[in-house]
Amino acid sequence: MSAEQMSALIERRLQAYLSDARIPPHLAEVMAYSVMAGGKRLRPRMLLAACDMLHGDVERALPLACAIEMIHTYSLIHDDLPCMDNDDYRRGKPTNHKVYGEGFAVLAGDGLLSYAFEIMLEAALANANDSAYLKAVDAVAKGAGVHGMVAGQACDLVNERQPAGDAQTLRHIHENKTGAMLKAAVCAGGYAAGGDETAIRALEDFGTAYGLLFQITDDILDVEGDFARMGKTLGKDASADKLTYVRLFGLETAREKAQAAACDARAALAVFEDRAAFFLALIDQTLARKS
Ligand code: GRG
Repeated sequence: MSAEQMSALIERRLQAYLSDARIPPHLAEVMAYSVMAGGKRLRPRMLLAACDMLHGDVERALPLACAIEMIHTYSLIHDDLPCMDNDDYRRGKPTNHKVYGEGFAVLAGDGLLSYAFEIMLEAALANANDSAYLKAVDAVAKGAGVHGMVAGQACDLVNERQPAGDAQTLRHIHENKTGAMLKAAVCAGGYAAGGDETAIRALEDFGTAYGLLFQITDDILDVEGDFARMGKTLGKDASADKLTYVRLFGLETAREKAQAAACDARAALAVFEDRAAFFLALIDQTLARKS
């Protein structure tokens, strides 16, 4: 399946989930505001591409892909709240709480997180004879929660405004806050396709290296990017004294580290031979990313 076809599937299904008439109308509007605000859909595209790479059924993996985008969007809504990063813009639009107020922004995040699990478990029940599908749900749960993104965000908060910072802590924050969901995306896609142990291990290694690459480029763009392309206020890392690759190593070394992570990510894909084209292109796009 082409990358365009996968993107179209994701958009249509997300729209359908958020149009569920059983969701209270105002809550559905607040949730849809952020989900449909035009993100890159990186995680769901990676999930479907991993499934496709392993000859899996992309349509069957679609609930997992939409769920991971909902979880990612909830994390952005909550991260933007005044009690966290206090951001005014996200995905090129005013942040959720700026439009709907903090109470509804919290609820929209809560709604997206719990709806994501409802969607994944409904699909898992429909595939009840396939334990690999449950492993896919488990991969998403671990990537999102106290063993992944939430743990990384907690460590990030603890280390804010700390004058000292070390490379080990920085890597731990990045691997969890950003990397865990990217790794979960490819692993869930691999499980949904019934991938064997070798394939899953390769996807884990790829996810870890790609997560690092993505976050280092994010750190660089926070210094060098422009608002129109990124759709969010930049320079926030420096003003919050956040521990980042640029703060710890400087721009040049951060760029070298991004290249090194790209090499590791390419190496992890070797087992997939010519079926890894989507991910090889993604690595190059990420090294050159402006948004
Ligand atoms: C609130 C539990 C909780 C977690 C927040 C995701 C996150 C953790 C914080 C967002 C802040 C941030 C800049 C994180 C690092 C990189 C990142 C995840 C950027 C946003 O992802 P993109 O670029 O966004 O894929 P789009 O909008 O394209 O989906």
